[in-house]
Amino acid sequence: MQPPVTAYIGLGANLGDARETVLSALRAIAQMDGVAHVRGSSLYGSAPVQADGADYVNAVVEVQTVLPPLRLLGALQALETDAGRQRSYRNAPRTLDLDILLYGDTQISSPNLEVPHPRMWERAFVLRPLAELVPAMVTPAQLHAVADQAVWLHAQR
Ligand code: PH2
Ligand code: MG
Ligand code: MG
Repeated sequence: MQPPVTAYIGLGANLGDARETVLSALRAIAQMDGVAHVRGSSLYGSAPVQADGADYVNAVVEVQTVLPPLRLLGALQALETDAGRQRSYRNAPRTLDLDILLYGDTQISSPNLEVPHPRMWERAFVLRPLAELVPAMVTPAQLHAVADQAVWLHAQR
């Protein structure tokens, strides 16, 4: 088994009871085999970015994991499926989206997985919760660059 790696996962939902789905995904990630020391951000509300539908509930979670990246991806996709995720068109409203943002400092470019997430630094709904978890990881200039995207603290757990 590989030594534990610190990974960051983005959570998002804008269909159904988004807050409840994100909270239950946070609990499910904390229970996953091969995942430990789970630290979740606050819940954030956000306006859809390059997407349509209702406002999103977003969060970011830090984990220590011994799962290789594609195993972690598979476990996250199983949670998406459990939440009733349908894949109709790109960025369609979704009951649950779980994206691996960072996996240690590993770079992955495979048909199923790109890490670091290629658009994470352009998205306030990722950077704001990430900055809450790890302030040193996001610079004021990076936050400033996405300040036109509406993100707010959502009602919590
Ligand atoms: N996810 C997307 C596209 N746009 N916008 C917000 N506010 N939150 C998201 O999670 C989100 C999005 C693609 O996964
Ligand atoms: Mg996504
Ligand atoms: Mg996704």
